[in-house]
Amino acid sequence: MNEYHDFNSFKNSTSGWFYDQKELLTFIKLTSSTSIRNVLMEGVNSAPYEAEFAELQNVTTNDNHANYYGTGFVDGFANIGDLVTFDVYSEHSGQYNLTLRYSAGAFDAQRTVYVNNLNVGKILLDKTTNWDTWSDKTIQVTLNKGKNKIKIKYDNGDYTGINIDNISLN
Ligand SMILES: [Ca+2]
Ligand SMILES: [Ca+2]
Repeated sequence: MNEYHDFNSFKNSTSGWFYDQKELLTFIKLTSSTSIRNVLMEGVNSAPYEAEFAELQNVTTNDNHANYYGTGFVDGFANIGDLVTFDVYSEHSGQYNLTLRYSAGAFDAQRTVYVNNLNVGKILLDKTTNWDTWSDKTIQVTLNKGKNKIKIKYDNGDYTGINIDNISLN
């Protein structure tokens, strides 16, 4: 079954599926039939983890800028010790692309990424046009099968404020 990445292509298709990142819903379309069909959905774990539902330390949530997914974003992420922790689920152990959707409306920024409490490196976040504009930055991470903890932290040496919309793993 085809995955569609925009709603109009999905609407014009005869069958397929579409994940609506705003509504957090998966739409499935099948050709009409009088017999019963079973649909097994695999790969929908690539849907994003919204930062506003993550574990938050010294940061807040907000919705006062446009173009976010879910119900808002993490705000007040601008000082040493500020931390966002995501519990993510991986079907397999191995390498994944971790994509951070962020806004850095004022300056270039940097954060440190931890996977299962192991420091896996710095992530450089180029300045976005303004606070209503979002960019994706991807790094490779190794996940265990099952539950993993991903932390995005303002560590020593990191700099400037960002907002985080979500992360995704593919
Ligand atoms: Ca803060
Ligand atoms: Ca969000």
